[in-house]
Amino acid sequence: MATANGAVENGQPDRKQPALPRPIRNLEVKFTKIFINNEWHESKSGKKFATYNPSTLEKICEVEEGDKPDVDKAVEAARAAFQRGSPWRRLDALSRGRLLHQLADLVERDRAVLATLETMDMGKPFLHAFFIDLEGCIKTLRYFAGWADKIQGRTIPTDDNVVCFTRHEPIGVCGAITPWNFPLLMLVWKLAPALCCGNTVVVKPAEQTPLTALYLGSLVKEVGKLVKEAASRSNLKRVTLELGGKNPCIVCADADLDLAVECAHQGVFFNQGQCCTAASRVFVEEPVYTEFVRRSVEYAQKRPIGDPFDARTEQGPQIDQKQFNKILDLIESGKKEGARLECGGSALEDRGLFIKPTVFSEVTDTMRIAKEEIFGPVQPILKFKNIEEVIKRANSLEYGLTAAVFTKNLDKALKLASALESGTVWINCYNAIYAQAPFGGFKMSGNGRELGEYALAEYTEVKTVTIKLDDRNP
Ligand code: NW8
Repeated sequence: MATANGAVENGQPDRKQPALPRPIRNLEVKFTKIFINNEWHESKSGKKFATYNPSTLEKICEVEEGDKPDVDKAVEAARAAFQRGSPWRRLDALSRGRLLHQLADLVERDRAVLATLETMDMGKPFLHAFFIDLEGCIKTLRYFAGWADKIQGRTIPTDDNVVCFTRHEPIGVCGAITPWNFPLLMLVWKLAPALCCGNTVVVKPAEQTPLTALYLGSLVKEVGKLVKEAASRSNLKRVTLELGGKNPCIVCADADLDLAVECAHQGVFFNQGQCCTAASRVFVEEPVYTEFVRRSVEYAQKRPIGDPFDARTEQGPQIDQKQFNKILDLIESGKKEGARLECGGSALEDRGLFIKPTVFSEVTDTMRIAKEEIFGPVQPILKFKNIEEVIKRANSLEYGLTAAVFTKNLDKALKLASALESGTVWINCYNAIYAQAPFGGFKMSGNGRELGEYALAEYTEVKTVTIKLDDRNP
């Protein structure tokens, strides 16, 4: 990630580096109501819920709690906005793309505010929020903005005197239910392709982390001033799901070991381990196993944990008490089932929801820490003897989100890339996610794809139009 400011390298004089972005101090939370049709609404029930800062356990604010009647109201508004002849439906495709670019401009303008809100609400290090989540949001918005006027049907040769073509039409009202681990980024992964195809959207953010979604509402409102239009969509007839993973990370004996150790470390500990992509089963080939474990422990012991607003922090708190308890329970199971605890293995003594970076070696396939998604800072390291064996073991679970392979042998890499049952295979890299490339799960890890051109298919209906020409009367 970001390097330390003003570092002196190679004996060169201290070159000016761009200043690191700073969180906004004493940021006031302005948006806590339900955003429908470009307006802020109170919940029909009058109910509110509190959202907490997991780093300090302090209440940040109260947020209006939507329930069925509020959802109905949002869906009604989204339906109306989608009606044939509405401003949104009449908008030409290029302008739809321009609106998404304008939203991206506003996200860029308020990037530090959004990153600060994300850190307050979710506990992730501010610089990660700024450089990863917000970067991903802006790139995703711009990528799909570019697609808006490039979504094309086909003409299909069928029969003499027949013209057959397809139209890729928006589905209608879409519902987006977003998780708490990347609150804004995961929303944008859904919002951007849905809107670029001309849908309307209804969003339900995770109750732990509603703030950045609400702030985005205020930005949508600003865009709405420029071109009079609302954005809101919902419907659950077709479901795209991105679910869990127990992602194998396979380190072959011929790998660049420095690279493999660092990637496996970041792969599992990034975002406090709260990633669907977490490298939570590290398979290491026997000849390099001991050395790999030794270096991984060194990394884990050095990982800076603490206040997520501190620029040096790499690891913040877990999201809430429930997740915290679940992670500690799995750590206990690892100890009981005979894995070797190399480091960590408990919470920070003095404070709330922080868990020490934990490494287990001598992990075997039947242990709970090798089978269950932990969603916390726990790295289980397993040993393997040959490629056929590791393929079988990697594929043995119901999950299939991502896999990673570290090797310098191209044949091995490509063999594993084809044999591993997962939606993504990373070779000699980790968490290499791009707005241009599809992302999603095999097997129980999900349905459908987000990002890339493939995501457009989830948000469009294909209509076939077939015209029989009158050949008697040319
Ligand atoms: C959308 C996302 C990204 C991006 C960059 C770097 C590290 C980790 C992630 C990541 C467009 C462009 C770039 C990451 C994000 C989400 C999950 C796991 C890792 N995303 N990134 Cl679930």
